[in-house]
Amino acid sequence: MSKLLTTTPRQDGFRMPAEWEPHIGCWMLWPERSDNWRGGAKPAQHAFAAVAAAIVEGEPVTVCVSPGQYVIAREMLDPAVRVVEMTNNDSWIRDCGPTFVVNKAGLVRGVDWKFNAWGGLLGGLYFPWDQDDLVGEKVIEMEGDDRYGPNFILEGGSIDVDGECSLLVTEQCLLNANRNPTKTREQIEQELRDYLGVEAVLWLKAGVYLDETDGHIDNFCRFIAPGEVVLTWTDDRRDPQYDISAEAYERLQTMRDARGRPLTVHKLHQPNPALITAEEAAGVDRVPGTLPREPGDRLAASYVNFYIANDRLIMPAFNDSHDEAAQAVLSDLFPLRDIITVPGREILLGGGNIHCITQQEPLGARGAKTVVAA
Ligand code: KQY
Repeated sequence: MSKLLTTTPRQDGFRMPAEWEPHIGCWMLWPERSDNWRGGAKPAQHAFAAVAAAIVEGEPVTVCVSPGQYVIAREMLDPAVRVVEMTNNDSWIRDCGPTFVVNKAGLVRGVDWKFNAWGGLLGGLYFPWDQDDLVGEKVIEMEGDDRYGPNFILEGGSIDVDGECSLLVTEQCLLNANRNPTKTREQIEQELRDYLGVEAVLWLKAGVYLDETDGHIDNFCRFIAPGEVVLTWTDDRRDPQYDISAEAYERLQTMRDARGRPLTVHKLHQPNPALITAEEAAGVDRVPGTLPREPGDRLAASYVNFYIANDRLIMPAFNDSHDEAAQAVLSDLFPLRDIITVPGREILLGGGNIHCITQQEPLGARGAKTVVAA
């Protein structure tokens, strides 16, 4: 039985674990809306199925699917993937799903943030978002965990923690007037400390150039270990990403984490600029209230948008000249994990990538769930 709590994780001794800490499993949502995904979402469904198949070899995966798509998804997904019905507006569970927190005894609870589709009526990406806003609560209840319900708009892709009380965020997103306009920077920091159990809030200015999430940190800069981050980079000074990444690099050099450590910054060179083709744009339905896709629009392609599973890391590949180098960098940074590449273009066309469509659930003190053999 899942209870709604009126305390905060901080008061109760809970913290958000780092993504590299053990998972009991991974959650995903199934794409289907034709005003965000081209070709009636069929290419995206294949891409999501490939991500699920790559993860489920290492940890259990649950994919939440609307009733009308259940049979199709069940057929397309690896038999080891658990498929459950869940009404939704789109498929970005990193952002509309829960954030799980743990305490020292390994008890797991869920934080059910408010979700407004990346900006609500002030530049949000689709309307309505009411069903996505319920996803966090539903997942937490299915797991039987107790739930915190802050009155605070936040997407999981806008935060990144080291599990040792440090948090990375961007001003572009967290201070945006379309998220929590009545709160000051100090009040926002306090919400983050209270609900994520962190001490140090490390602010970068902006995220990846033209990222439609208003600069989510998970596409730009992430912890890969305590005291170490990976930052999307370009050596091309004429590229608009250069100044954004260079400014972040400078800021990161001056920072100390919650334990007083300086940060080691690893650069991960971005793919070549990726533009939407005329054919890709033509495959997306135009609907008032949904961000349109225009030929020539630049996509926010980044290798930083990877998912850290228990024994492997799933990285988007773009059939790009930088793919191999990115895989090599991540392989050096994660020596205990296999680096698995999955084609990322179709997910990128929808506005995000592998990290945005996954949400880890920590193992805590529970026994591991068994992966059902195919
Ligand atoms: O986390 C993300 N990158 C999601 C982007 C949402 C895109 C909706 N078109």
